[in-house]
Amino acid sequence: MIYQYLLLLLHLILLTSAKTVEYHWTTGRGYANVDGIAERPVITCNGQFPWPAIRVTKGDNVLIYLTNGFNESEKTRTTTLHMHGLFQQGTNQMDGPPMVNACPIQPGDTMLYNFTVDSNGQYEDGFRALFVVDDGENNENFPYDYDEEVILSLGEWYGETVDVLTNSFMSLYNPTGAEPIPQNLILNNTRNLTWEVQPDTTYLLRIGNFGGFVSQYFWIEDHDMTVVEVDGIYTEKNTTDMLYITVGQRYSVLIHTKNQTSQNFAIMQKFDDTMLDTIPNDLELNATSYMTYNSSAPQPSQNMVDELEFLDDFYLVPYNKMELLDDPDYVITLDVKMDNLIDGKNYAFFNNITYVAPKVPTLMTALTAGDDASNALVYGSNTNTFVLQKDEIIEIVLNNQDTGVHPFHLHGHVFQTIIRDRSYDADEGEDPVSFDPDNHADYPEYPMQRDTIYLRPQSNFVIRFKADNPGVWFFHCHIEWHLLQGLAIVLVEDPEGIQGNSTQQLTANSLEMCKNSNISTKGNAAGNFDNFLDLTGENVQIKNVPGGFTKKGIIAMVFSCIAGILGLVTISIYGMMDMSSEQEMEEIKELISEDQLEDIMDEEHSDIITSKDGVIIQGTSK
Ligand SMILES: *[C@@H]1O[C@H](CO)[C@@H](O)[C@H](O)[C@H]1NC(C)=O
Ligand SMILES: *[C@@H]1O[C@H](CO)[C@@H](O)[C@H](O)[C@H]1NC(C)=O
Ligand SMILES: *[C@@H]1O[C@H](CO)[C@@H](O)[C@H](O)[C@H]1NC(C)=O
Ligand SMILES: *[C@@H]1O[C@H](CO)[C@@H](O)[C@H](O)[C@H]1NC(C)=O
Ligand SMILES: *[C@@H]1O[C@H](CO)[C@@H](O)[C@H](O)[C@H]1NC(C)=O
Ligand SMILES: *[C@@H]1O[C@H](CO)[C@@H](O)[C@H](O)[C@H]1NC(C)=O
Ligand SMILES: *[C@@H]1O[C@H](CO)[C@@H](O)[C@H](O)[C@H]1NC(C)=O
Ligand SMILES: *[C@@H]1O[C@H](CO)[C@@H](O)[C@H](O)[C@H]1NC(C)=O
Ligand SMILES: *[C@@H]1O[C@H](CO)[C@@H](O)[C@H](O)[C@H]1NC(C)=O
Ligand SMILES: *[C@@H]1O[C@H](CO)[C@@H](O)[C@H](O)[C@H]1NC(C)=O
Ligand SMILES: *[C@@H]1O[C@H](CO)[C@@H](O)[C@H](O)[C@H]1NC(C)=O
Ligand SMILES: [Cu+2]
Repeated sequence: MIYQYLLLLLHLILLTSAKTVEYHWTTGRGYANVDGIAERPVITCNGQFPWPAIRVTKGDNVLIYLTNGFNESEKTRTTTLHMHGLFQQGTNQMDGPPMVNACPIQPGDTMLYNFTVDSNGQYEDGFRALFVVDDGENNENFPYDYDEEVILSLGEWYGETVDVLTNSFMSLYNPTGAEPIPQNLILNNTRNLTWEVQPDTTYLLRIGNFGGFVSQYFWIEDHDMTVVEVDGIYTEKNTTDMLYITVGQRYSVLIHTKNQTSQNFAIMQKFDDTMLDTIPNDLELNATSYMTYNSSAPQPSQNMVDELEFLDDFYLVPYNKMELLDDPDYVITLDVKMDNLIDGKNYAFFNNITYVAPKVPTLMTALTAGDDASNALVYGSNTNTFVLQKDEIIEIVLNNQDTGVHPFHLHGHVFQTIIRDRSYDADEGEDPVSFDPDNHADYPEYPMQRDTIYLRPQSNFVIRFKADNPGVWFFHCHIEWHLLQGLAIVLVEDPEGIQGNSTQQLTANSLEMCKNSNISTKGNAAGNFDNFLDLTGENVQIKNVPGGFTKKGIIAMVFSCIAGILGLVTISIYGMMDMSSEQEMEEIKELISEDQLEDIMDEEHSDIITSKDGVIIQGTSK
């Protein structure tokens, strides 16, 4: 099932107005040439692309009527909204993630997202919009002065749609889980953007990375940027000449323009190329846009820098000077790993569990499980669900056993980041460094708060927050590919507080979405409700590769075309390495009997056979 979701990146959280703002959006298919290379299918909003930016004021009641306008015959083409950065206090069902908080919207259906912009404090296909919240009318409560405000959305662009890319990504032909390589960096949904500026003016630049994969370095030639907000949290001013922005992150910076009007300057974006498995020769790692003071003057060429020295957001200080939270009541320690399962595909794991959606959305299990809602078992063995008690201080320790950077995002909260370790030294070829509660750096006095933060390769971070927002909250890697691979957990926060609050009860509209999706709105993860502890029939992950095949040794070698009498068969073999292809062919012929090959051919789906030598052979008939 492909869940297409609209990502709303919330920019500023903030006070009061009480008007109702209403949006009516119908998804559709269109074509756009975003990067100047070629037109490709995109997801449109009421026939338009890109999606409009949304502007509301803190305290507003927001009504978004989202209609799935995709073709009725495309049964897998469901839709939801993925709210990012809103706290959804009391309105957990409006948070978005399918099978966590809601049922998907079927073609032709309309879901009403009805929520208040809280107090306190297919996405790669262009299905995304920036959600800017003003702090008071005309943003009058914003703590810093500026003259003008400008939005910039960063992203990467693929030449193919997510469907096409996903098919080859989640495939036994991609056993290492190499993520698709984007084709270009984009700024405000285009390349070579021109931003016309006035001299001697202070701009508030709201920057968000809407991409689904790669972090970007961002800088403007010969202009400093003063960070004043990250992910909706105001900060003490911190001036830098370069930012590093992961997907899902937002920054607001102040830029004061020069007095001169004779020269223009380069706005630079650069891929974090350490996140790319391969770097194609024709991939431009950096992109140039233009900060233009004078349209008659020549445009600048790209701005080169010697070193990628960027502001480390760990050291930012929140404007509210919130102190370090108390010692935790509950510590959740998670090890991140990527590995193959027996279907040959590459998955992502937290503590050996790859997230598999339940049969009943987790919020609905929490609402119907009575006292059992406090028992994590009812949410299933494969959703990686943790139950948090009301007002507990929660600490999440993330140990990265993977060699990649991962930006993690928590719904429903901002968190304090109290450790982000940098002791791991890749050059030394060391083992991953896990957090040691008895031996660690000092925690900051006023830890930075945000909702999306990156984890360094083979390193660790520690975050804290108070469980004061009853609801079911997804915590996941914001890299869309890794979410597909299952890099997510679910937090069920204060289940009694969810059940006991009238505002949390499912709306008629939410119930209708489930009915039309044939998804039950009661029961445990398996949909059983006579006995919530009976998980018979729950969704579980694919089996492990059996012992004897060391992780590193699992190399899937893919052979296409064993032509001849059997037609076209593709086979991948695990545990065989370093053989020439002719040898490989011979080995295969010896390992599998013709009967087995016939079996493979007869199966509609890929099939697993263990050969006489114990080597796993997997075939897909075409
Ligand atoms: C942007 O400029 C590059 C050359 O710098 C060019 O190849 C490309 O087509 C331009 N893209 C757009 C969308 O104008
Ligand atoms: C829906 O898809 C079918 C099959 O691809 C096509 O024949 C039909 O024209 C489409 N309808 C609409 C409204 O796009
Ligand atoms: C229900 O939730 C709202 C929003 O968080 C909160 O203001 C209210 O106090 C809650 N009511 C109860 C009975 O817990
Ligand atoms: C939105 O929710 C509020 C609070 O539950 C309710 O009073 C209002 O009627 C809802 N609006 C619509 C259009 O359903
Ligand atoms: C970028 O796009 C937003 C709308 O999404 C617009 O408000 C803003 O002015 C654009 N920025 C520039 C520099 O053109
Ligand atoms: C820029 O010009 C303004 C007046 O237009 C002046 O007050 C200011 O001092 C000038 N700044 C610099 C750096 O020259
Ligand atoms: C803009 O640039 C042109 C070409 O370099 C120059 O002749 C002109 O004086 C500039 N205008 C201003 C207002 O600086
Ligand atoms: C931009 O990328 C090209 C190659 O892709 C490289 O030669 C150049 O040094 C890069 N520029 C910067 C500023 O990093
Ligand atoms: C600004 O950030 C740097 C790290 O990039 C940090 O060392 C410094 O303490 C910060 N200053 C303030 C005032 O936040
Ligand atoms: C994950 O599995 C490995 C190997 O089976 C085991 O050593 C490790 O303890 C497991 N980790 C967790 C958190 O269960
Ligand atoms: C709806 O779900 C039930 C239980 O999962 C299943 O038996 C039934 O066939 C489904 N109906 C449709 C129309 O998909
Ligand atoms: Cu990731």
